[in-house]
Order: sequence, then structure tokens, then C-alpha cells
Amino acid sequence: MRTSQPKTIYLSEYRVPDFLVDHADLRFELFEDGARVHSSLSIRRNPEAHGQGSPLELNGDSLQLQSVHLDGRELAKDEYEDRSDLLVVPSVPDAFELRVVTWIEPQNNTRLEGLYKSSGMFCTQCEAEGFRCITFFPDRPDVMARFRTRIEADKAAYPVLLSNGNPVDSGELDNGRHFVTWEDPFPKPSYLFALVAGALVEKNDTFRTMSGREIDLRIYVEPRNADKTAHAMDSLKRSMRWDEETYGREYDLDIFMIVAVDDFNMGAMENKGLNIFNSSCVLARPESETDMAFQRIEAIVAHEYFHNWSGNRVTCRDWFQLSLKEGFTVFRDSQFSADMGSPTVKRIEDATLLRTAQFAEDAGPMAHPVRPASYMEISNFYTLTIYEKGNEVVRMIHTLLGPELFRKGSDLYFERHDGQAVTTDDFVRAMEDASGRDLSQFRLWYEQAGTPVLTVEDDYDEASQTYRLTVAQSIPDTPGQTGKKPQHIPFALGLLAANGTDIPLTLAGEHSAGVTTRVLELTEKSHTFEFTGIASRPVPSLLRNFSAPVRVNYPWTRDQLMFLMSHDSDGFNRWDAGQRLAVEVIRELSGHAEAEVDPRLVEASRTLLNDRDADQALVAKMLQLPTEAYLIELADKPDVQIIHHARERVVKVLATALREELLDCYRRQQPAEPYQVTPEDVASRSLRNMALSWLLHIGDEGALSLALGQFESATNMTDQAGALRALVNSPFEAERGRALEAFYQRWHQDPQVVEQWFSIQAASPVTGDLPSVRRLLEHEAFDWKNPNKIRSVVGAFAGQNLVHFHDQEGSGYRFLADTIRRLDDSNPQIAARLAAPLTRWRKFAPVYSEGMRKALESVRDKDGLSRDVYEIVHKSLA
Ligand code: 0A1
Ligand code: ZN
Repeated sequence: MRTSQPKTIYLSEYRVPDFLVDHADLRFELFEDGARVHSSLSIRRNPEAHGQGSPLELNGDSLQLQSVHLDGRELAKDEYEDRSDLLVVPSVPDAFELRVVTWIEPQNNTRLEGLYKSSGMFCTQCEAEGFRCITFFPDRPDVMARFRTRIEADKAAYPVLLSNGNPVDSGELDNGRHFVTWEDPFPKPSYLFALVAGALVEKNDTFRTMSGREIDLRIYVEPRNADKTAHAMDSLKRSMRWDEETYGREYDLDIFMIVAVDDFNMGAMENKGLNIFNSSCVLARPESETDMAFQRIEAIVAHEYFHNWSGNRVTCRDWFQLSLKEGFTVFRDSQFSADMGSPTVKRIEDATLLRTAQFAEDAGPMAHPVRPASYMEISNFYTLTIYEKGNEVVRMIHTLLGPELFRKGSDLYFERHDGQAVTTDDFVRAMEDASGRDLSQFRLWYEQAGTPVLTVEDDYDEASQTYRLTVAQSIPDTPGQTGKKPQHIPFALGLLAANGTDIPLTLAGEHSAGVTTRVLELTEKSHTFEFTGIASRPVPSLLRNFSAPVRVNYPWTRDQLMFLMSHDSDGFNRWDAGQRLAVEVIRELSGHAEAEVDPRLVEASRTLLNDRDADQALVAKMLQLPTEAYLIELADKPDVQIIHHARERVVKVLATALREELLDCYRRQQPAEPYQVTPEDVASRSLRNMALSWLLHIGDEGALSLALGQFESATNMTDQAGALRALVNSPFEAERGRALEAFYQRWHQDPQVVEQWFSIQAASPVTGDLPSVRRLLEHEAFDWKNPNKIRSVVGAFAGQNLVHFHDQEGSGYRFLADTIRRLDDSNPQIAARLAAPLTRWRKFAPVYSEGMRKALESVRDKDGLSRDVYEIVHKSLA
């Protein structure tokens, strides 16, 4: 906690470490009032370092130092310096053993970084800089050590003692205590260290690897969750097989463990051999978790597993390279999810997240490149830009190289850098070396922030049967970056003939190859492409399958959008055409109470609802209107209230006009038992619940009884929560209250379901007014120490309930600011993340931006602001 300005860390100041650690021998004595950590490190000077003779400096945070021994001799107090964040030993030999004993208090650790307690168990979170909260260490990813960890604890309270690698010893101790020793043969950075101690039950399975080794798979959970592990276990086995088949990557230890914990700042963590998960990202059964949770769990289990190679075997040299592991691993998990389900739907979901939230980040005060050049607090850089834009950057390399050369590149990368801590540049070089392609201009994607804008113009010449397409790119200024260079952009396109078929694409001077989707490579500020042999004016289908993370401007008419919606062979662009049409229709209503909803949107929706032959998963996506957040992102100085009401009107008009079709859709979409998470069944449930929610939105009495019936008799949470959400957002006050009460009574013992219950209410325009949200914070099930509860109420209110959060009196902003100030002392990571909605204040119309700015200033003026919140607030107000 501080009052002075935190230091900025620059990539340009990177230096190799002065000291390396070969072995870390740790012994943890765990007690109820604290833990004693004995650390014995084999350290030597780094032959590649410049500062020979420099003092030894080890990072620390909130540690009570008890003793320091160097090569067996206890150091006197004047032989070292215990600064609050650094242990300095000025005079050390070239190679030595350093023994340090520290005392820490996991039971009082509310920041959830380092070693802490969650529901009575001990667990750790060390990425990015949590290991220094456990013991003094060169806590940077380019220092890789072999770890041996002995854990000692009371046997009755903590029968299960886990760490990375393989168990090599165990036994009984005095006073009812016991110990287990773990050894990890793979050198790793400290951020991948993990320890767990608790009364957990173990769910087992095995996996036979491609070389025939049998891996012991274990999921550890609290006994009450023993029936929620099957889906994660299946997902894990599918991930292991997929990584062998798709990337040739085999698992390397004999055991792979997953532990579920309730209190966790993020989703999950890829610690070597011992992944730790937020309960909400691993535990599921159909009765209590939704389809969305099932899909999220499969993706996150895969993500953490894939890190074993992209992150652990090959890790990051420094935290500026974070996207090296995160962008690549998100790319791998999104390929996996596409293979397990519907590739088009997955692409739509990824693009929606990117275009709604990452584009907003990239246009705001925290905009940063995929490889940032500086930071104050690294926890603030686990962003959509690092993860999702980083994924898109890797995807573009895949598109440019094609699948075979990309695989050659990834093989080379893993082989060349196994056991090393490397940079994004090393990744790109491996791709270049394996493919023979020059990606030097492509590297700008890692260096320049901001979302490129493509402006497309065309003209058709009937006489010569040529179609000319001009594509200009520009990249907006972002904090600290102006006058950007053009980037290398793979731009996939197709042209549709009047009958709706794809036209073979031949560029002037080429022989026809009959290809109907081409990936054009944009490298200049502007390009003109001339297509020959085009018999009539085509309709362009641009950026097919979202081939690059860019905005595209082209003046499609509404009729052309309707045409693309029904004819484009590219599923993504069929969906995108529908989104563009809906955005235009909603925009047209904004602020014009008397304007009519364009009947073409109603007819397009009717066609979709009636189209039983179409891929229902795509239909379900196409029927979803753009969210308020996306509409706001697209707008200049948006007025949130106006956007909200315009969108609401469109929903009402659609629901009223399509009542019969919606009822029919509801009756028709009945997935068979047993519950399965196939794309077909997910689409079915999604269409059904959408129909229900639209009908309840207009207060349809017939739909009310359907909703009540579904709520009562649902055998899965997707349908039960779907009915509850529809009731909550309906005008039926008495039924809404009864359903909320009944739901809580049924599920109050399951924290994950209670979180859904909180967020349905906090995100609702009907039940999520500020006084009601404040009441949720007083509820017996709310807990300020649990990040999931905070996210489910405060996060849902500020992130999804835009009409109440952006109340024009500013009460929503003041509420969020007060919450951030309160959390800043106990959990700065969560406090900083909650601040995101306020940071975009400059974007909004003045009635909003003034209040948002004032709220940010009230956070800025708090005494002793954490480094996390300091960075976000100061950069946003700068
Ligand atoms: N590396 C993990 C996510 C993670 C990141 C940061 C954390 O603390 C600041 C914790 C977890 C992943 O990508 O899944
Ligand atoms: Zn990750």
C-alpha cells in the first residue's frame, strides 16, 4: 500500500538475471496461525550476466524473515538487508547455498496471491508475482529451478498434501502431523509453483499417451462437490488426446492433478502438474450448471492443460512476453473448442468478445500492444488484448502459413525452445524459419496498439466485366503511440453473384483457379484489387470468418445485408450481416420515439425462425440481437439510456410480430433426454429460452404458464435458469418474486448456483436497480472475501446492467467507486478489475462522462491506494 507513485517497468530495460537457481528445496510447516517456510536454494552467478560481483537480490512481499544462512553459516543482521520488497545480500561467492526461513500468515491473506486459505484448505496462486509472498526468491520467469517440496500439516485437518511433480516420500510426524514430499523433475519458473493442503476427495481416471505411458489423472474437490467432476475429467482426456493429434504434444509427468477452490481471483492456473481452478471453472453437473458453464469448463480445462507445453515447457522470458503463452494457448483452446463443437459458432463467440470488449479496451486509456512496452503492475495486464487479440495474432499466422506450415512452425518452436524462457519474437522466428515466409512487417501486430480500420470502396465496370475493390487501412492513435505504420493483414473475401452463389475469384493477370474465398494480404496503406470475368455487380462478403481483428467499413445497403444473411457461404458473415442490419435498425430508432422498426428485420427474423433446414446453432446465434455493450462500443459519444430503450423497443416489436413463430419454436425445440452438450442440443435450448424470454418480455400470458411449467419441471440448469431469467425480466411481479424465492430455497447450499441467482438479479433491468443491488450485498449468501460473489453482484451490475449502472444521476458510478475503494485494501487485483467500466469515461456523452470521471477521482484520492488500482485510475484520468 502506498501514497507515492509506483515505479514503471520497461521492456527496454530488460537484463538477464545476475543469479540463477538450480534447485529450490522447500519445507512448509502449516499451522492454523501461520506457516513457516524453509527455503534452501542452490544459487550461482549467471555467466551471461554483466554485473559480475553484484549483490544478491531476492524479491519478497509481506514476509517476516526469521533467519538467513549462507553455505551453512547464519548471517548476522548487518550481513544482509531486509527491505520490505527485497532481501539483499551484498557479498556472496559465485556459487552457494542460501537457506532462508520466513513466517507468513495464509489465514489473513485476503489478496489471494501467494499462499492463502480458501474454505479451510491451503492453496497457492503464484502467477505473476505471488511466489514472493511465500519466500524470498528471484521471482521472475527467466529463473528456472528444479523444485523439491516437503509439506507438513495436521493429518486430520489436512489429509491431502499436494505440490508439483511426483510424490517421493511421506510419513507420520509427532502431534498428529504428517508430511509428503514432492519432486518436480522439470525446471520451472516460480510462478508455476503450487501447493495444496486440505480435506479433499479424489476422483481418478487414467490416460494412455501416444507413446503408451499410463498417466494417473486426479481431480481433488471438497466432498460436497464429489458429483461435479465428471465433465472436467472427460474434457481433460479429450484435451490430452487432441494435443497429441493436432500438435504432437504428449504429457510428460506421471500424474496430472486438478484442484477446485472457491476463492480464486481468476479462472484457473496452469501450475506444473497441479492445475488450480476456480470452482466455477471446473465443477458441473447438468442439474446445477448451464450449457454455458459446461462449454466454459471444457475450454478452460483444455487451456490449462495446453499450457503444459505452451507456457510451461516453453515459458516467457519476462512478463512483457505474456501473450507468448496466453495468445498461443487461447488459439490452441479455441481450435480445440471448434473441433469439439460448431466451428462457426465458436468463431462468432470469439469475435463477439473481441469486438465488444477488446476493441473497447484498445480504444481506451489502458490500450496496449500485444507485447506491452511498460507496466506498473503486471496483474493489470492479464487483459483481453494479451489473451484474445494475442489469439487473433497467432490465428493470422496460421491463416498466412496454412495448417501444415503452421504445424511445422510449432514443432520447431517447441523443439528449439524446450526448457527455455523466450520471447514472442522467438515464436515468430520459428514460424518464419519453418515456412520460409518473411513476417517482419507482421511483427507490428505485437508492437502497435489499436484496432486497425479497413475502409473498403468498390466499383464495377460492366463493359470490361471487372470489379475493383480498394481497401485502405488506418490505425488509430493510442496512449503513447501515434503515426502508426500499416500492418500485414490477411483479408479473406468472397463475391456473391445475383443468384446467391460464390463467384470464382480471378485477379487481373492471373489464370482462373476456381477459388471462391481468397485471402488477400494487405501490407500498404491502400490496395486496389481488380477481379476479372465478373458478369454482373457482385455483393462483397468481406473479412470472411473474421480473418483479422479489424473493423470493416463498407456501405452495404439493407437489402444487400438481407441477401448476405440468406446466401453467404461463409457462416460467420451470414451472422455478421444480420448483426449489421440489426445495429442499423436499432440506431435508427435511437432518440426517435416515433420511428418505425424496419419491417425487413422482422421478416429476416421470421425467415430464420421458420427455417428448419438451417444449422440451428447458427440460427440461434443469428436471432440474438447485438448487446447493449456492443452498440455502445460502436457508437460515438453514446447515450446509454437511449440505446437501451431503442433496443428494448426492437425486442418488443419482434416478439409481438413473431408471437406465433416463437410459440411454435418453443414447442418444437425440445432436446431429447439425457442431457447432452452437443451443438444441436445447446442450440435447441438456447432457441427455446430465447423464445420464452422474448414472449415474457411483452407480458404474454400464455408464455407465462410455459415459463412457470419449465421452471418447476426443468431437469437441467440451462432450462431452469432460462425460465427464471425470463420471469425476472418480465412484468409479472408476483411470479418473479416467487420464482426467485423458490430458486434460492432449492439451491442455497450450492455456492455456484447462488452466484447465478445473484447475477440474474444484478444484471436485470427489472430487478437490478441500485437499491436492490445494495440489498443483495446484505444477503446472507454474499461474502466480500469471495471474488465470485463480488463478480456475480457488482461485476454483473456494472458490466451488464447498463441502464442502471449508467443512471444519469451518477449513483451507479459512485456505488462502483465506493466498492473499489473498499476492496482496494483487501483484494487489489479484484478492485482494479472492477474499475474497468469507469475507465472508458471519455467515450460517453457528457451527461455520463462527468459522473464517471468524478467517481474515478474519488478512487484516486483514497489514501494508500494499491499499485494495481493506482495504475488503472491514473492512466484513465491522464
Ligand atoms: N495463467 C492463467 C491465468 C492467471 C493469470 C493471472 C493470475 O494472477 C494474476 C492467475 C491466473 C491462465 O491463463 O489460465
Ligand atoms: Zn492461460
